[in-house]
Amino acid sequence: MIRKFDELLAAARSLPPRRVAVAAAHDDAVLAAVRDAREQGIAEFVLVGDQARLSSLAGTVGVNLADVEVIHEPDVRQAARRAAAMVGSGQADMLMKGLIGTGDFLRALLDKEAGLRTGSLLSHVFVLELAGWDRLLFLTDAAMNVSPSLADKAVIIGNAVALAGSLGVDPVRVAVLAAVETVEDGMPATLEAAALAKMAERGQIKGAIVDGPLALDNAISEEAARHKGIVSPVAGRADVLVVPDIEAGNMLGKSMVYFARARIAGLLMGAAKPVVVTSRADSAESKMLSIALGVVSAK
Ligand code: COD
Repeated sequence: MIRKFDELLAAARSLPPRRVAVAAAHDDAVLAAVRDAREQGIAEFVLVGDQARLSSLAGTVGVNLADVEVIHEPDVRQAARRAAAMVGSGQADMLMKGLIGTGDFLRALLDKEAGLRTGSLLSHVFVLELAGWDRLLFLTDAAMNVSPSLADKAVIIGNAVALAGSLGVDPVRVAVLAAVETVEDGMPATLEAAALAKMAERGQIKGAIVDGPLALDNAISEEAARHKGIVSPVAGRADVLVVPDIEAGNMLGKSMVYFARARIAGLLMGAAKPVVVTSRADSAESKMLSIALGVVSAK
């Protein structure tokens, strides 16, 4: 089981490098991630973006693009469409977002022409490494599905469980988060969380132990769970945190990074090929770790 990002990188290094198509690659953090991923031997790249900006940034970042395929496409939406089509048609193994808005990038890959849709819901999973924590935490969906339905959440859980499973987490313990751990008529997130837990019990969600509603404290702290008298195989030991909507997830993820200095990686699940969606402000390290996540999860 992979418990730390250094172990994830080691696992990625042991696999053959993947070819990553980057949409709107003309960005310094993207190019630094390209440099580092190539140095680690985990990926090769095709960069779709503004060639002049790529060349000038390459000098600043210190990456040699002489033997990297570059496709000149200054229009970022067009660049996303071209990169997505390369991955959909098998010319590349993985798609990565560069300097383009998340919505525009996601719309390009959702385009049926791109060949990346599978008929299943796509959802995003953040993976977090926190100081003093003995394992990686998976957070979903904090970046793609804005206000998922109950049925969507069942798929979102399945996607996150698949990712955790590919890193060797077994069993995968899933906490469906709400503000409280009791089912409350006036709090819709608690009703859905309870329904998802029952769906898992009945085999409608497979491969994981799912419980909810759980508040964040009793999902991740055994002491908090004990204090509240919660008896559950998930409480205090969650691997996957499922949030009610994108706002809750985004704030939780970003607070871990900015307040708690978590290291973060992210991957879109449910597409035909791995898709790296990091935010434009994410560090080069985070982008490189996300590539490693894509490499290991697709093995
Ligand atoms: N999985 C599979 N298919 C999907 C999904 C999904 N998650 N979402 C939409 N589709 C399909 C729909 O069935 C439809 O066929 C087509 O794609 C378009 O769907 P719409 O009409 O809902 O498309 P949009 O453009 O209104 O919204 C899709 C986005 C993914 C762009 C939207 O959900 C979005 O903006 N998400 C949040 C992105 C964001 O800003 N994240 C912040 C990250 S830091």
